Amino acid sequence: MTVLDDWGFGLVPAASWQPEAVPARVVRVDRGECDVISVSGRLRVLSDSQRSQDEWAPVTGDWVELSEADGIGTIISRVLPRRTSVSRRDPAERDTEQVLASNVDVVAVVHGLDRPLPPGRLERLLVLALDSGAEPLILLSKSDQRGSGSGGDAEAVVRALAGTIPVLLTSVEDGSGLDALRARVGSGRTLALVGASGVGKSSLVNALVGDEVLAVGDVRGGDAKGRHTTTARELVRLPENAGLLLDTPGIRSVGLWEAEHALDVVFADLLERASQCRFRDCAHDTEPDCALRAAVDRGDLDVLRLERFRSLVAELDAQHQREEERRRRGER
Ligand SMILES: Nc1nc2c(ncn2[C@@H]2O[C@H](COP(=O)(O)OP(=O)(O)OP(=O)(O)O)[C@@H](O)[C@H]2O)c(=O)[nH]1
Ligand SMILES: [Mg+2]
Ligand SMILES: [Zn+2]
Repeated sequence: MTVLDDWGFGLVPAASWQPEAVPARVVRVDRGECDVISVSGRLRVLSDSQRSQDEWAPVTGDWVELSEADGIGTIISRVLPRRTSVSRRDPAERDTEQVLASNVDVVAVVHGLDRPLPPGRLERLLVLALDSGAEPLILLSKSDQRGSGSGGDAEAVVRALAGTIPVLLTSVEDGSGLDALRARVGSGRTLALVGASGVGKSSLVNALVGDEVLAVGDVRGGDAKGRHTTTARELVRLPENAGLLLDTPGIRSVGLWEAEHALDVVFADLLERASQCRFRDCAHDTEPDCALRAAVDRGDLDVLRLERFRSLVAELDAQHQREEERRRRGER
């Protein structure tokens, strides 16, 4: 039993470590510098990204091995394989994966009931959550604002699309749902909070910690948009060994990254019907005997949901085609 057990050490297979390794967990990444927790406490280290290559650049939540480098000090010499990872397409570079968090047990998609929820945005976030390999959860925050103003139908959107994913309503104002959320974390487990700016992710961390450990920002009066207060992904330990929360900066866009399977889960209702299409590779466009188009015509299926599904499939297909192209060019 070490101090690292409180940080989830017990979930790392012992065989993952090299002999004599000095283990640590990344709790914050800020412009190439990482804060890690090791048996000696919290330290700031450099990532040896030259040797470890960019694809292994450490992210918050990673388990890493530390070593001493002459003249530099403590560095991360190895990033362990990730048990789960929350990733999207890098918004700055078309064909690069961006890992937002790793080794999390629960991915909580957070939406504030003070604002509207476009269904397409929720679908993308759910794909991201399911694709991570962790348990998905939907948090409807600011439940004290429920039914007020523009957030009116957000709860209905969630209920219609959640499928089997659990939904929790929370409020840091009146405390509702906070015990239920705490129960979903648990000793040594990590719950990551993802969602748009201003939905109250950092506020939830502060509420569960019982202290203002993270900065919280206000939202614009008109549309409840946030101001991107959180700038770094940060892992925070709950008191009394109740587990870990991983706070992330608000995300504007959710480009999918190799998430076909998760897409099939989020759109399971469509796929089930699609088995009745005449052609197995039906694009649900103008093909004869398309079961999805027929369902739309009967009024059984929302045409907008069908179009969102088709455009997500197209997005992933395009990504694969570009990858295939690159591979072929590289082989020549
Ligand atoms: N009424 C109400 N307001 C809340 C609740 N939770 C958060 N807020 C408010 O919402 C605003 C944004 O909260 P933050 O915690 O900074 O939101 P965030 O999701 O961390 O935002 P970014 O860091 O920008 O991504 C603040 O003004 C909070 O006080 C809640 O449960 N009820
Ligand atoms: Mg925040
Ligand atoms: Zn079809």
